[in-house]
Amino acid sequence: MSFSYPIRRPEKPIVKMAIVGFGGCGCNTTSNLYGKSAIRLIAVDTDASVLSIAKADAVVHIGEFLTKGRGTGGDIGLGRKVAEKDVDKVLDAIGEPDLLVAAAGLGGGVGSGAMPYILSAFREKHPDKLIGAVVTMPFKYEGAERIKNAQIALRELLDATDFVIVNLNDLLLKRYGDLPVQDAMKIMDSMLVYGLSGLADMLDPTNSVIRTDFSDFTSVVKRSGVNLLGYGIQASARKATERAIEQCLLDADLSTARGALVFVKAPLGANLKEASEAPRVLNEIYGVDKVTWGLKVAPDVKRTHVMVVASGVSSQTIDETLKEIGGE
Ligand SMILES: Nc1nc2c(ncn2[C@@H]2O[C@H](COP(=O)(O)OP(=O)(O)OP(=O)(O)O)[C@@H](O)[C@H]2O)c(=O)[nH]1
Ligand SMILES: [Mg+2]
Repeated sequence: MSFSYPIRRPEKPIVKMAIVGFGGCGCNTTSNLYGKSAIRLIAVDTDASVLSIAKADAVVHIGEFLTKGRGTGGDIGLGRKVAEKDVDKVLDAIGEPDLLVAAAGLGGGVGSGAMPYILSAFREKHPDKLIGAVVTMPFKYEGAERIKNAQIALRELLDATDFVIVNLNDLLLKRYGDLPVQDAMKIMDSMLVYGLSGLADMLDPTNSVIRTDFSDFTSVVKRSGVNLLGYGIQASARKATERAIEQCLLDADLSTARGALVFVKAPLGANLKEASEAPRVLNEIYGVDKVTWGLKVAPDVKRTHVMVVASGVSSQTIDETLKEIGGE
């Protein structure tokens, strides 16, 4: 006896991803990403002049009466007050993405004062959603107060999110200090754009050979603290992986990582053995025990692209930073 079933395939789950930029630096990030991926972008600031040029799918002006359309002047107390007042406005604009990533330069009043409060509120409202943050730590020369603001915010972010990707501006200065400021900043901007759009690309199943899905990503980054996000483009998967890690602006020790996810986007004709060098580099050279990898063959790339996320990494700078403010 044979049975015939009508073919009814389940609907493909679509992962909704949103990036919310806070303050001047965060709104820069949304502008740089605009038009480059399917990620929904939201720009949030008290400063009307920043918002007037921010590129995003939604723009939210907060603290209109408290700061009269200006910045907070580096006042995290004021940033917090603004957030308490306008939290619902921002949460409405964010909606219910499966993955929310917040971006800011820590040190100022909006990024350091308002952002952690709003992310905590988002987490309380949507405990099942994944939340990350991508932040910069201020240059030493910006002074003790900004550094303190950033330290407090980092501590709060580690509590309010699943993962925090940290870029040290001082490391940018050390590596690219001889370049004109604009060019050095552009390097950091483009690393962020590649890394964040790489995340979206990894979650999109088109052309996948070895598929990594949202569950793989979640198990790597869920409640994982400090993460490293890197992106490299080179002639081979091995070189691209090394480049992705070396370019990160964090003194991270990968041998302590909880796990890593590496996503390879290879040109047509690339062979599997060559592509499999990517997870091997992480495992054998950097000592990461648990490596999940994905592979996509894409007709639109000429060289191999590799995105690396390593979760729960340790960093001497961050350890010292947290010790200074009495965290662990
Ligand atoms: N790498 C990089 N860092 C930046 C950039 N702009 C600002 N920063 C850093 O981000 C920190 C916060 O600056 P803003 O984003 O201007 O501050 P804000 O959150 O808008 O807060 P207020 O202006 O004080 O209300 C600064 O102390 C810098 O360290 C940028 O374009 N690139
Ligand atoms: Mg500002």
